Amino acid sequence: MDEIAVFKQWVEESNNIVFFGGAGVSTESGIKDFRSVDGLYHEKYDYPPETMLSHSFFMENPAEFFKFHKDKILVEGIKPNITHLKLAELEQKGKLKAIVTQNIDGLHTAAGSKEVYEIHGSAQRNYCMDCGKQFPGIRYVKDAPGIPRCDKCGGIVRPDVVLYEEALDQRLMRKSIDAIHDADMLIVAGTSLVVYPAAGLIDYYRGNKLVLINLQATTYDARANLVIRRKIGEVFSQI
Ligand code: CNA
Repeated sequence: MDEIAVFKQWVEESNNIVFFGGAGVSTESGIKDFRSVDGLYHEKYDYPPETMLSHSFFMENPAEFFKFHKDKILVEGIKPNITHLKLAELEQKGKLKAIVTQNIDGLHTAAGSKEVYEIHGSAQRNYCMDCGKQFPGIRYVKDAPGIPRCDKCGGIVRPDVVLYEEALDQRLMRKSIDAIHDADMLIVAGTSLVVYPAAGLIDYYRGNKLVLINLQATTYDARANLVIRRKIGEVFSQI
């Protein structure tokens, strides 16, 4: 049986699937990832993206941070792709229990998925750092000239995302660990698995249907029961 046939069979057999994804899930929606050859880490900026996405850089150079964030993450007109849609369908059918995502683009929720753990936060939520006023959606930040300011108190409005040097939400991590621990099938896709502690979540899986779908090799390939080195959309369009 070829790898896609095995994947399809495992999806059919399983009733407690968990999906753990990264930036590669959204490249087919038009948002660049970080580490692909045409990813953001290969573009030229005044500062490396790792630096620009850190808490200290954000505090010292908010203007540069927002330039990068608005241009590269808040992409106009993006829509869920076939993978987001198929995952929502699997949840509706009662087969998929949770999506754990490192993405901050909100596309799983836009596709209709309900149990979505956005462990790195979401650019769809924004709040004033001074008074806490919330600004849902991307428009307020995207349309602000330069640094977005609160219309109530003038404080900086920042996305509710986890920057490097910032702590993850431990409640969400707990839920993610529980879901992965209890899963009968774990699909890991579109992530280079180099960002911790997120990548370490895979260690909680106990089953024998660990599928890794990624264009590039990862350090977890040897531990997977099935490695599919194809585009995620190509795989999900067949289920
Ligand atoms: P990454 O390190 O950029 O890795 C992405 C991986 O996906 C690479 O190994 C690619 O080979 C692979 N890939 C890309 N496109 C496809 C595809 N169509 N089919 C199969 N494989 C593909 O990204 P990670 O998610 O591992 O890194 C974690 C960071 C990236 C998280 O903190 C995210 O918040 C952050 N990020 C998020 C977004 C987003 O929200 N869409 C975009 C860019 C970066």
